Amino acid sequence: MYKARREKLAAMLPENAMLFVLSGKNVHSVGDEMYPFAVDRNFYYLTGIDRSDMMYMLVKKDGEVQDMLVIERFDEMMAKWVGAKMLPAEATEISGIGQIVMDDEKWCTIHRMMARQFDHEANLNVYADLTKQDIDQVTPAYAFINEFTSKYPHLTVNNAAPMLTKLRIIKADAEVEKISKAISVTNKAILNMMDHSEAGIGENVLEAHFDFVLKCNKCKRAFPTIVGSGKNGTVLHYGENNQIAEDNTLALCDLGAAYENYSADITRTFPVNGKFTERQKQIYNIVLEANEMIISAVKPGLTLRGLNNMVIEFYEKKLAEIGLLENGKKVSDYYWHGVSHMLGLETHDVQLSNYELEPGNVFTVEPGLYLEEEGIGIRIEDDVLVTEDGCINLSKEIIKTVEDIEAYMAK
Ligand SMILES: [Mn+2]
Repeated sequence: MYKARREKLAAMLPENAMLFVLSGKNVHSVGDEMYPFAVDRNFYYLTGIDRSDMMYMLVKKDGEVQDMLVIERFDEMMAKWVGAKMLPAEATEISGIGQIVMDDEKWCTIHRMMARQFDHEANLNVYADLTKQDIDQVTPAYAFINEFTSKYPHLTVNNAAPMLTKLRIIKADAEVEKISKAISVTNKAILNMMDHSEAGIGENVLEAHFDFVLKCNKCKRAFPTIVGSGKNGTVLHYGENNQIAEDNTLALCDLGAAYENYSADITRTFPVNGKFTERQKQIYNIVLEANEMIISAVKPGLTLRGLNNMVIEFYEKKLAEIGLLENGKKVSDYYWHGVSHMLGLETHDVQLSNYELEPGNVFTVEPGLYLEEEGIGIRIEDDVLVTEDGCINLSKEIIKTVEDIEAYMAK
């Protein structure tokens, strides 16, 4: 699988090319402690290896492709303290890359290729994954490329990220299976939250019931969990989760398990005491109708922006009917985010601008309505897979109708 991905990427590269993709670094938090390591998703996609301080290198010359993996040298003392670094044989077994280069020899190896294979030529096409979130961010890839261009200032460097995005935006069956596995653990965890929910429960306690099931199923959480009760549910990225969920409020729970680095991203909103009020039910059913309308509309050729416009149009009609658009109020006063984002190795997965949906895309459908003054925040989020003529709702097992939620919570 990883080899096939690398071959596809190699085919997209021009002749006379070198490509570098780094796995990322462990980062200190306080003192000598480290943040949990998050592997670079493009590196993982190409190698299947979830380790820091590695680099994938590919050379394409006269139609021939050669690739190698740079890893850290085994250190006996380090192994005694924090466990062994990955040994060359293990790295080869996981990735299928036969040629392993020790980190302290990488510049020699690169220079040999530059000199012998490319005669130091100036029109060599150098590629690296130069994705970054902030203007000043120096990712390990930037640090490496800075060093590279200081050694070879006559070369220019191209960003490989758009090519990798084109590959990653279409999910293979094996990837859909991993996302589905993450969704099924998320389902169990949401039911566990409902099992324990009651008026007066702490948002943190609800979150703990979610975490417990993830841990029992050897899953990590895909992203920081949101459990917002009442008015807190109207704050899109509320993450404190430290208030008491009062009687007659809804708990908006936006959460997901990750399985082998593939994310689920689900939102369910349920009444903490198990019973919706009439007003909550009215608003909830509008959001649910929007959710189901979008899921049945999805098909190849549409855009995520187009889907969101459908939600806005639908709300314009529905919110007017119940009087929410009087006194100059607009739909954007109650709904101001997009209905979808791609899902995969990242929760907000790679995306291309003006992209028209194709079979194999996986993305979220997550309309919401947020009535801050009434303390009602509702979002219903499912994960769908685009097929030839529509989509499959991968999270259809997770209950979401008023009737199903009330019946389950009454038990
Ligand atoms: Mn989402």
